[in-house]
Amino acid sequence: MDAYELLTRNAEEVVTDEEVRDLAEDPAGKRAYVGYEPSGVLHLGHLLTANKLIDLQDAGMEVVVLLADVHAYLNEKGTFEEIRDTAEQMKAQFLAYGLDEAQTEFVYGSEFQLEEEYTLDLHHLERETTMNRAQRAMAEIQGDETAKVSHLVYPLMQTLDIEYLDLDLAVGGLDQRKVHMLAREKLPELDYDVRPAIHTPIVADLTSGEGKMSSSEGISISMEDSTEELEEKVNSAFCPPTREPEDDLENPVLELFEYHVFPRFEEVVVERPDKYGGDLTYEGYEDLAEDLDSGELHPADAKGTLASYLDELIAPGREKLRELRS
Ligand code: IYR
Repeated sequence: MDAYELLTRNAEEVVTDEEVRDLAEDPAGKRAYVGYEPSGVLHLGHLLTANKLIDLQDAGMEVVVLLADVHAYLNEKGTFEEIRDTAEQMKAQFLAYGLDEAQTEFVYGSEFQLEEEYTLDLHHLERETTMNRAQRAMAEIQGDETAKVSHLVYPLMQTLDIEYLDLDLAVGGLDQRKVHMLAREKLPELDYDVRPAIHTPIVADLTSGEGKMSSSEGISISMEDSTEELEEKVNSAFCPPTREPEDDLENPVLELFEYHVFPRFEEVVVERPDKYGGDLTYEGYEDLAEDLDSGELHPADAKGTLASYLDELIAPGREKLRELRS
């Protein structure tokens, strides 16, 4: 796979394609980042962007994982101590998941976001940005609670992070796109360069095929799940025997194969007794999706297989969490 393909595969959006093509010409040593508000346990939403980071490392890039403690504080995720504690656990799980230690730098936001220069730049950005503009950038991150001043400062700081971490590329879920668009608009106003961004898709809720998997209402799969819990969750998933369900719904089982399993395994084997046709082997997502569509692959077999591959992916992180907690 060439560098451009590694950088962009499974991305929902690339801003701009031309800038990412330039980057893919010579990716070695270039720096990309994702920021996460620390939370104790990684879930599939985190792992989706982590898969992209692994792609970037395979293309030779350096990866910065921002443990966004100040952002989590602004977004009312706990006290500083609580947030830092969960950040350390998060870091260990990322490494267990497969980020390459030699190519990954973990940085706490508070290491640089409280410096004088950063603070003065932040105030500069505050002067350049209307409340309305900042609020729009936060719409998908903030949740439903009433906007506070902290929610307006948040996207401005995220904008500055791109400059202060000396990055060549920003990565995030599609829910980060409005902040990245704000950054494209505002960084030049402070005489800083615009950087490209790559956005990963938001996977549908497991049981309904609608909305966002990491949302609080739906079922989410996390590093904490036991093999049995994982099987139960995958078994209860919405999986119509087709890749394109009606009414704008998605098939979450297929999405998980596409975004979580195929990027990490060379091939996927569906084990079936001979009387049901024997094992099926897939080297890519398309063939599996076509077989589900044609009826060759039964949803129950697809789910069983999905659960066992996901289990293999989360097992090292689950083990790490147990160690940390014991
Ligand atoms: N807004 C992210 C967290 C975050 C991301 C980046 I990239 C930053 O520079 C700072 C914070 C979230 O929603 O988790």
